[in-house]
Amino acid sequence: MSDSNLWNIDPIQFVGTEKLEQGLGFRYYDADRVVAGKTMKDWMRFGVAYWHTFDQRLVDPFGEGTATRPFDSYTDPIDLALAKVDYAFEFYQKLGVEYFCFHDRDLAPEGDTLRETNKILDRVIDRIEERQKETGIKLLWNTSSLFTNRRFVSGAGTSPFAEVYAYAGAQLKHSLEIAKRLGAENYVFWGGREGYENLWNTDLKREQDHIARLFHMCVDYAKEIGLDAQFLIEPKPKEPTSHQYDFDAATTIAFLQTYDLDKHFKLNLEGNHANLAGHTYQHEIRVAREAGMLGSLDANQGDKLIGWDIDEFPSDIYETTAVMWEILAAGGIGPHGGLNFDAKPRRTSFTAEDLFRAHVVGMDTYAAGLLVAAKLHEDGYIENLVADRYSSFDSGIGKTVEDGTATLASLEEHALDIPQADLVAATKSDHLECVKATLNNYIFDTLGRA
Ligand code: XUL
Ligand code: CO
Repeated sequence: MSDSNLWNIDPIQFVGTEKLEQGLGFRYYDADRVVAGKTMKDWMRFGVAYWHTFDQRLVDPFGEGTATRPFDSYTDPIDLALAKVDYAFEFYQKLGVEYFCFHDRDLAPEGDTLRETNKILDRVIDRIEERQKETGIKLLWNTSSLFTNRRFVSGAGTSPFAEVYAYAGAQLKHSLEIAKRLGAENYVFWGGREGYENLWNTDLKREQDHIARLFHMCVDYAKEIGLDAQFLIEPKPKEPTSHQYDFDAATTIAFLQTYDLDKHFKLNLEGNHANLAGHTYQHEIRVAREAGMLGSLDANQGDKLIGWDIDEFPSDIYETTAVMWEILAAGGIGPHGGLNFDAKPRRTSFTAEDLFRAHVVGMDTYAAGLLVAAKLHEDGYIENLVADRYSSFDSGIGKTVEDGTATLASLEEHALDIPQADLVAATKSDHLECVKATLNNYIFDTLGRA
C-alpha cells in the first residue's frame, strides 16, 4: 500500500519556512515536533472526510461539478466504491494523516432494501478493514446519512412517519456495528433534517421526545455490543431545514440534559456551523469546554460574504489560533477527538493535486495556530489579563458572591451609600484594541521565528 502511486504524487514532506510561496510541502506542520508537551500530530489528530475528499464533485447550488479525480474512469458503481477505498488509504498515507471519517452512504450505493444495501456496504467495509490493518490508519468517527435519501424528506428520528423512523433505527444499528468492527474512536450524529420547515405543522415536543428515544436506543445497543466509541452530536442551526433542533452547543447541551443523555454524549463542533448560528468557532468550543462536553472538531471555515455552509478549508490564522488556544486550555480535543477536515476545495480549484494542497493549507494553518497559542499560554498573557479583570471577586464583597454567602440584603448593605463616582472608579478600561494588537504581535512574532 505505502509504495502505491494511484494519485501520481510524492508523499508530502515538511519543508519549513525557507520559501514564501506555498506549495505541496508543510511550512509549519512537522508531525513529530513537540509543542507544549505533545507532538503536533497528537494535539491535532487530523482526519480526512470521505464525503468531501473522495465523493465531492465540487457542485454548488447553481453549477455542476468541476472536480477531476484519478478514479473518474470507473463506470461500475461497486467497482468504483471498492477502488475508492484504495485511493483513500493512499491519500491518507501520502498526506501523513492517521484518521478518517465517513457516512455509511459515502462508501457504497444503496440497494432496494436495507438488507441489500447492508450487503453491498459490507463488501466495502471488508476492504476498509483490510487497509486499516495494513496501514494502522484509524477511524476517528463514522456516522449514518439520515438526510440524503428521499425517504428522509421530513427527518429521520423526528420524522412524522413511523416507517421512516423504524428504517432510521435499523440503519443506525448497522452503522454502530460498523463502528465496533472498525474500532471507531467516536460516533457522530448530525441531525441533517432533524428540525422543521414550519412550526404550524410541527409537533415540536413529540419530535424531540422521539429522537431522544432513538438516542437512548443507540446508547443501549452500543452497550449490548460492547462499542466504546464516544457518542457525539454535531450542532448546526439551519440548512437544510430552516430550523434544526441541535441549533448550537448551548441548545444541544440543554437537550441532552433534558433527556438524561448528557452522560453518554459530547459535542462535535464545526467552524462554519458556529458562524451560521451567529457565533464564532471559539465561542462554541468554549461553551462545550466549560461544560465538559468537548468531544471532537470539524475543521473548516465560513465566509463573511456568503450566507450558507461553504465548508472552506481553514486558512484563517486568527481563527486557528483561537481554536488551538482553547484546545491547549482543555489539555486536548475531548477524550478521543481530532480535527476532521469537513471541508472541500473551492469549485475553481478542481484538480486532484488541489485536494492535497487544500489539506496541506488546513494542516499548516492549524499547526501555525498551535505554535501561536502555545506561546500565548507559555507567557500566560490571556490568563493574566482575565485574572486581573475579575480580581475584584477574589476578596471583599466579590468573594462573598463566589463563596455563596452573599444575599440581596448583604449586597444592599454594601451598595446603598456608595457614591456614583466611586462606582465609576471601580470599573477599569480593558484596552481592548491593545489586546487585539497584542494577539497580532503574537502571530507575527511567533511565526516569524518558527
Ligand atoms: C453538514 C456536516 C456533516 C456532518 C456529518 O453540514 O457538517 O457533514 O459533519 O454528517
Ligand atoms: Co461537519
